[in-house]
Amino acid sequence: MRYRRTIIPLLLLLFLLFLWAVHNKHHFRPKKLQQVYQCWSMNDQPAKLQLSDWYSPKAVNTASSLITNWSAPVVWHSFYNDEILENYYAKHKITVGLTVFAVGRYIDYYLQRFIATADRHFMVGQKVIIYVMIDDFSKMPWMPLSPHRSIKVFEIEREKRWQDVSMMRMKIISEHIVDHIQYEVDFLFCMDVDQVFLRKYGLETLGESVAQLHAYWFQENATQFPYERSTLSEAYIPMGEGDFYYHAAVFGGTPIQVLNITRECFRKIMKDKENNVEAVWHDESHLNKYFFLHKPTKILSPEYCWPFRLPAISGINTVKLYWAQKDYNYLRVKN
Ligand code: 5GW
Ligand code: MN
Repeated sequence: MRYRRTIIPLLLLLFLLFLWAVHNKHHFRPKKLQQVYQCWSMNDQPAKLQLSDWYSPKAVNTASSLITNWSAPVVWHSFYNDEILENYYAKHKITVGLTVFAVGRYIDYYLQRFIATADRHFMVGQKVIIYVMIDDFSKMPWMPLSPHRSIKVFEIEREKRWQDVSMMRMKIISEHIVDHIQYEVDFLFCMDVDQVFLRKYGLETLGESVAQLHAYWFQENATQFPYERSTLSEAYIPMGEGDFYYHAAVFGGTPIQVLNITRECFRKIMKDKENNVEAVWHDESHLNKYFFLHKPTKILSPEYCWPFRLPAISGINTVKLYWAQKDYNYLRVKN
């Protein structure tokens, strides 16, 4: 009898310990459960999608790049088969994240249109989480979204210098990936807020690490690229070297790859600060250095970020996203 009295609480304790251990191990986050489910259900699904299944490059114009010499596809509108991609991802459910920063006047001027058009065109039919980093919660516009879309809003500190607004994004994105984004999405894009989605921006853009060709430079020779040319900066790229000039307004990949990108860029930005140097195009110079050292696995044509100011040129027929014009009087003087 006495023996039984001690063993029952002991067993209960052991059972509680066991529950605690299981809980810790599996950390019941929705994304993890989804992944576990996907592993179970993967057996009866078709094999991994091959590049040749959905991608068939053809010359768009004389200057267009096709596949890079490290075998990364350059995605142009006419190169991909949307139906094949849609069918594949209908069986392999994914969630795509999109980070966007809006500080000061950029909130009133751009945020609503960015979110509204992303809702309409970004990853239509997929689950999407938009991460809005804003310096004033009270200015967050209330916006109805389509099904399977949600917004998470985070308050951030306002930097005094505008160069720091864009550079500190690297730090903030990396922290959020570590804290929660890695458990919530399969792919993540990071974008400037001064942009407008015009057409379907879809599954063809997803990849391990994704870089955006800059519309001003995609037809130029590498010697012309505005890379950082001072050897004092961590962003330095020697003259004549480098593959493309990438636009920091759009980059992405899997959360782990985006973590590598943002962490490494931020580390180098801080190292430059210690040495009292700042790269010519700030975070963009560091992003270009990163992709020079670690080649992106997918590259988006300038159709995926075309400046409002530039007239359409041959080969650019299907603009998916445009880089909006700036009203400098409104944005910078009164900012
Ligand atoms: C303000 C003054 C000068 C430059 C940038 C800013 C600024 C940038 C700002 O006041 N608020 C803000 O949220 N940003 C964020 O940094 C936006 O997400 C913006 O898209 C990004 C990069 O700045 P941009 O878009 O002005 O840079 P460019 O390369 O498009 O001219
Ligand atoms: Mn911008």
